[in-house]
Amino acid sequence: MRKYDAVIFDLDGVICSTDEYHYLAWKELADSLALPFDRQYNNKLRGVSRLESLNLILALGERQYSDEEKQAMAQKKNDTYRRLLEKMSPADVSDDVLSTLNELKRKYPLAIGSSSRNTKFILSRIGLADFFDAVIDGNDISASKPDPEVFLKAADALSQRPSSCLVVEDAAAGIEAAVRGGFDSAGIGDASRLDGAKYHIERLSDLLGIL
Ligand code: B16
Ligand code: MG
Repeated sequence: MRKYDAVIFDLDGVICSTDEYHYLAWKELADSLALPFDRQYNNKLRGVSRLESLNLILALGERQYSDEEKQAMAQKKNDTYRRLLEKMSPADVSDDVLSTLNELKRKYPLAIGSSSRNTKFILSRIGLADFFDAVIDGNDISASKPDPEVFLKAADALSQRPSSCLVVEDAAAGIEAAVRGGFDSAGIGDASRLDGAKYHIERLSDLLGIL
């Protein structure tokens, strides 16, 4: 008997990496505000929504901003980020990721559960626009990870219960979201060291030994 009936993947940090582009876009904004933002601090933003990321960056300084000012800053960052995403192509998906996805697709329904509002754009840039059976992203949810909403909606879209799905995540916020939603999870990258994850994997193809 198989352990799971479906797999839900986080996008950024699991299928591809847009970390550097997020960093460069936030860095431009932080520099314009003279805030001491660096790559290490950027790691805190992994899996966290755009507005919450901005709040974490603004917390590096003293000044308070109105909601309108914050919206404008988030928009500016996203414009820079989108321009950087234009550089992405199918070459941004590693051979390990692509072969694992193709292998799993033969046996399981697969979904994306991402906090990013740019998910569909990124999937189209990397050549996976029509690959997944369901895509739930930052545009579909009212509460971002660590709230489990994105994964619950993804399971629902696949007509599965949480206990039947394995979530694959690279961020602490995503592993917490999985736990709170009643999902088992596999942690990769930074999340491979987190206690909340049931499995700890080095590369995506390690999933083939679990599923
Ligand atoms: P956007 P994931 C997350 O994607 C990123 O890890 C996180 O750094 C970003 O702030 C968030 O998406 C929102 O992204 O500004 O594009 O809406 O890891 O959940 O796939
Ligand atoms: Mg991620």
